[in-house]
Parts: sequence; C-alpha cells; structure tokens
Amino acid sequence: MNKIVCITGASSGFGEACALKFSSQGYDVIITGRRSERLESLKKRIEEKNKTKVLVLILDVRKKSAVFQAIESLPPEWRNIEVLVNNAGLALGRDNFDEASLEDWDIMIDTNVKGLLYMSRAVLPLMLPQNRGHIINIGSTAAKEVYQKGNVYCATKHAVDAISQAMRIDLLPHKIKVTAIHPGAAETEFSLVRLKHNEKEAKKVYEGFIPLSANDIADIVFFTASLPPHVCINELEVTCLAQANAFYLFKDPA
Ligand code: NDP
Ligand code: 8X3
Repeated sequence: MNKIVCITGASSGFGEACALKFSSQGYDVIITGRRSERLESLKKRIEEKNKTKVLVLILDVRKKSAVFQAIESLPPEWRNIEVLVNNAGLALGRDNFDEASLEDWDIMIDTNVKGLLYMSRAVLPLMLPQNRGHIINIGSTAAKEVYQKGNVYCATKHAVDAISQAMRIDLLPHKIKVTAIHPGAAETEFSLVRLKHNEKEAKKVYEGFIPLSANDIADIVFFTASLPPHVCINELEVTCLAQANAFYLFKDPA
C-alpha cells in the first residue's frame, strides 16, 4: 500500500509542486484548497503522469467545523495519513501598521495560524494511534525577522514557528515528527495574492535576482519526509542565493 500525504493549499505554488513531487515518489495524495477546478485538473495530471491515487478535498482551512468534518469523514482507505503538509497560507497587503486593512489582518491570522491549528488537530487523531506521522509546517523567513510593512504577515509566520516548536515538544511521546520549513522569496502566486492581483507589481518583486521556485521547495519538503524514522529535521530556513534573510535581498542593478 502506498503512503499517504495530505497537502493544504495544493491548487498552486508550493502545495501543487509538493503534490506532484510526493506522487512522483509513489505517495497517494490528498489535495486540498478552495479552487475546485485547479484541484480537479491537478488530480488528472497526477493520475495520468504518476499513476498514484488522488483525493480532492475542497476546503477552506479557516472553517473549523468544515475542516474537522472533512477529515473525520475520510474514506477508510484514506485515513492512514503519514505526512501532513500545512502549506495553505497567504499575505494580504504590504502596508504600514497604522494603515493596513483590518480585514486583511483577520484573513491572514485565520488562514496562516488558525487554519494550520485546525488541520493539525483534525489529522492528529489519525496519527496518534499509530505512534507515527510527520507534520510539516510551511513558515517563512518572515517567521524569523520582521520587516517594514510586513507586520501581521510576519506575526502569523512567527506564530507558525512557535507552534511548530510547541507541537514538537508535546508530540515527542507519540513519535510524531514536526518540521518547520522557512522559505525566502519564491516565485509563485504569492505576490499576486499579496498585491491584490496587480500583475505588474507582483512581477517586479522577482526582478533583478533568481528567486526560489515552487519545485525547489517541494524537493526540500520531500527530502525532510524521506529520512529514516529516527531522524527529524526540526527546521530549515532556505533562501535563494540573492537573499540573506527576510530583509537583505541583493538585486542586480537594472
Ligand atoms: P500561492 O498563492 O501560490 O499558494 C497558496 C495556496 O494556499 C493556494 O493553493 C491557496 O488555494 C491556498 N489557500 C489560501 N487560503 C486558503 C484557505 N483559506 N483555505 C485553503 N487553502 C487556502 O503561494 P505559495 O505557494 O507561495 O504559498 C504557500 C505557503 O508558502 C504560504 O503559507 C506562504 O505564506 C508560504 N511562503 C511563501 C513564500 C513565497 O515567497 N512564495 C515564501 C515563504 C513562505 P486556494 O486559493 O485554492 O484556496
Ligand atoms: C514570503 C516571503 O519575503 O514576502 O513569506 O515575507 S516574504
């Protein structure tokens, strides 16, 4: 029987690349997100290309009861989840603290923090009885430093860092691995979403350097999940060569 990975936010970016990577290595994949068309088309691609099984769960991670209901009602053949990748997340806006939209703040906190908590608590009852499992949380360099106009996005990613450390401690007796991966700038739909679909501004974010790609992160996520049972990567910060941390990014002059 194939191992099973559950990936949140698989309709684009890191999540989509992770679904392709894990399935290429023989995993059956549960792919979740809000955009059903994207997920159905990814399911087809995986089934054709990688020949593993795919279950689509249309799910908004902010909706507590929907999250628990979706996981509790998984068919028996999908309940043996080995790896949970808590990837769904977003930044909304790049504004000074006194000017940022309160609605943006609520959405970021509800998705990046509460969504990750709900998913983890919903999936854990499937892992605990086996004393086996791996939770991989996608943080950010913004989990490590705070930058101008990053206020609440950075706060949510600092929370992901703290939650990952706390989970690791409390889950030790259950032999469940917890890994936090903290990527720097990567070209996905992240900036398009953050900048409210201003394509020109989103493109500018990645000009003058070679950013990480979604595949770079998927390879790293898979690597952390493919180590022997007694080995756990607790956390990994990964940036492209042009970036030193959340605020030092060297752009080639135009
Ligand atoms: P994308 O915008 O390409 O993907 C984000 C994914 O999250 C989408 O699949 C989206 O699916 C999903 N998502 C967003 N909100 C929800 C929600 N409420 N419920 C369920 N799914 C949701 O961005 P990335 O792939 O870059 O981002 C993935 C993660 O990586 C995020 O947590 C982000 O903060 C983090 N990150 C990104 C970096 C970057 O530079 N790109 C760097 C560091 C961290 P849908 O819209 O279909 O629901
Ligand atoms: C995404 C990378 O630099 O916008 O977490 O914070 S950054």
